[in-house]
Amino acid sequence: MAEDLVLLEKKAPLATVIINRPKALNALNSKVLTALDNILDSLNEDNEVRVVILTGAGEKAFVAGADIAEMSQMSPLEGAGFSRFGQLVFKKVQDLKKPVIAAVNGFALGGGSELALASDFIYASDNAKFGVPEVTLGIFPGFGGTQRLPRLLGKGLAKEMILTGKMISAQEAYEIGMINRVMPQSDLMEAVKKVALQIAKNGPIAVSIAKNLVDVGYDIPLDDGCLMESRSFGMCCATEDKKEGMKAFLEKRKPEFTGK
Ligand code: DAK
Repeated sequence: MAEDLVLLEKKAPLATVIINRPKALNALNSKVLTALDNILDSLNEDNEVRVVILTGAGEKAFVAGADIAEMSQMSPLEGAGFSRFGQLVFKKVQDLKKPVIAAVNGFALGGGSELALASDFIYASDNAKFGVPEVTLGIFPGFGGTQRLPRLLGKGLAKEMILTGKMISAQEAYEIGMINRVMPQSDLMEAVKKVALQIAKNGPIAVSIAKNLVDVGYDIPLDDGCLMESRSFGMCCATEDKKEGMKAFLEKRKPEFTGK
């Protein structure tokens, strides 16, 4: 069943989404993308889930890219459809109402790096390898890599990765600011869950708006971004969570946010 290609483990307030094709190093084919798309829709509507963790099954790969065997058989029309669908799914990761943390547990190549880049931030195990090797296959990154990588790393480093197709270690990815933390594989999920729970304790509406402000504000002029920020701030002042957060502070207790 297509659903088995992507597993969902829910332990509120966290949900872990696991790309589950370990024999093919979790390569993304159309069925995986469809299953991921459906799970993202369900998570968006699930008010019990406040933070989503994205990882790959097994100890070797996060996602080793789009499925080369499937792509090799695609007509131009099918290729365009596949690329567009992948872009829309990755955009859904970026636009999810709640934060998505990528726990990169091995190879994150091509579409795998692009999927991690669509998340809000990345923690990786020290055996992880990042790269966008598409040019070695005669194609180029088609799931947003040519756009998200330069926004994160700057044009020079992004072009070096995209044009050489070379792999870099998790430590190098950390040093160039592609990922937030690197650690032994045995510590990865615990560290990701810890930071996810720290986020989940906060006001969910504020977290959701702040995520969106960073993403949308990054691509527009500063003044427009600041205007958007102040309007969103006004909206936030209308929430019960804002009242509860400040009241709890003044009463010297922990807030109980309801997402309203
Ligand atoms: N697709 C399909 N199968 C894959 C795969 C992939 N990306 N990566 C690995 N596998 C499969 C292998 O074929 C092998 O299958 P069997 O032979 O056992 O049946 C199994 O996973 C184990 O892989 P290896 O035997 O190769 O394992 P190794 O440890 O020796 O090597 C490796 C690991 C990650 C270095 C190697 O598997 C590798 O180089 N994999 C390919 C990595 C890669 O090139 N990834 C980028 C894929 S291209 C676009 C839209 C999207 C994209 C581009 C354009 N538009 C239309 C514009 C995205 C493109 C990509 O992501």
